[in-house]
Amino acid sequence: MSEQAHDTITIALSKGRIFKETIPLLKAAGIEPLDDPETSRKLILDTTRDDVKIVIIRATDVPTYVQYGAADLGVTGKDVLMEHGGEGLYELLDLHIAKCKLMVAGFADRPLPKGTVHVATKFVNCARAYFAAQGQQAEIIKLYGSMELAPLVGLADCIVDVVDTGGTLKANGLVPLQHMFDVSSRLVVNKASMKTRHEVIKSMLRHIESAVTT
Ligand code: PRT
Ligand code: MG
Repeated sequence: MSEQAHDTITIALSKGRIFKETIPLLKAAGIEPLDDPETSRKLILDTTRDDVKIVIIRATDVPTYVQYGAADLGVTGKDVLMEHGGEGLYELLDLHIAKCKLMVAGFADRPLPKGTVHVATKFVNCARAYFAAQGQQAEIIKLYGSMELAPLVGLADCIVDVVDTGGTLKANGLVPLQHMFDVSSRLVVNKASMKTRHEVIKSMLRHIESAVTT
């Protein structure tokens, strides 16, 4: 039987660090994109495998595409996955790439208030759960970027954000206050695809796994 359109496996990736660090892993499964998303405006990339396409989307949208089966597979940070909740997908593999930490950050010389803490973040679900678990009253203020600015202009007492070197915090006079959890990127799969495309996904997984370095 000839290859049908519905037999294509779609992999959701975001541009930037995740794309760069995932490419060598996909290569182990014979998958190489035919375009470079950093220079091409294409959102759907063909690959060296007829049965595999890559879609380029925002990092925070990856779990959503996989949840609804618009992509069979995706690569997403544990931060984004925790925030999404993981509905409709399975986490298959820790790829040990794009590592960072989700942290509470604020001013070194200013303890967080005992009453209600004002927290600026794009990780509203993670932040709410974290402060609730600490028994700390928190007002969560949703932002979409440049979280570091919020404490500087009095919008918040602290932020919840991902931190790698800490250079961005430091450049804005902030320091890490509390370590919430370690982050790395995960290979996720749509639950239905895992059943219906089991053989091809299992084989891809085996090849990708062999290229992961911890
Ligand atoms: O950038 P965009 O708004 O499109 O989306 P995004 O920020 O969600 O995507 P992207 O590609 O920047 O990040 C994708 C994933 O990479 C995140 O979900 C994390 O799992 C992971 N990751 C690893 C990071 C970092 N390291 C990181 N350093 N994501 C963001 N950062 C930010 C950090 O918040 C700071 O603003 O990069 C900046 C530099 O960090 P420092 O600590 O080294 O200064
Ligand atoms: Mg970013």
